[in-house]
Amino acid sequence: MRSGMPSRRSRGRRGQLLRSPPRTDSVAVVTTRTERSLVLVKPDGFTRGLSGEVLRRIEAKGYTLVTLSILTPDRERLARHYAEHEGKPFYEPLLDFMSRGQVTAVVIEGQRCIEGFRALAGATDPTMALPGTIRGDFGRDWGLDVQQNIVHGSDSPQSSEREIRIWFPELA
Ligand code: DAT
Ligand code: MG
Repeated sequence: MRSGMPSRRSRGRRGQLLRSPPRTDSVAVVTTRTERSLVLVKPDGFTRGLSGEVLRRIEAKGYTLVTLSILTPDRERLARHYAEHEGKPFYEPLLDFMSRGQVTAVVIEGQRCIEGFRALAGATDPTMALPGTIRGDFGRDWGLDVQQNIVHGSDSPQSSEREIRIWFPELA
């Protein structure tokens, strides 16, 4: 039965299935390269028992868990991790918040998992993060100097490489 969408496969002269070239209209990037991303369940998420929920969503999406650690990060590690934000008004409150309790640090793997996890996480501002995303479903504004938004995810391959070196030097 044919639906409205044109088929991406057709048959060659000997009846074998032929693959159409990749679509470029609706698929932003086609790549086979595997990437890794550093994910943190922040102290607010950890305290609320959301580590399992975050891992569930990562696995449900199809990404692989490479390694995982539960730790209370010290300020030195957090200063390296958040170096790009040094000097911003929320920087010190961010380090206070992130060092106040345990986090679940995870390395995930899969094609385009960096942007894929950012999509799962939702917008930085938990008030604006869409329902269905981690931050949209579980985060809110608490009227503090720093937004507490449940998770961190690397934002580029360069950040991912740098952050994995900070949290899991043995993998680098
Ligand atoms: P993201 O975590 O989405 O990559 P970011 O790297 O810009 O966002 O900021 C790091 C964290 O700092 C973010 O998760 C929440 C907090 N934050 C960012 N911008 C903020 C702001 N304008 N006010 C308060 N907290 C902020
Ligand atoms: Mg960031």
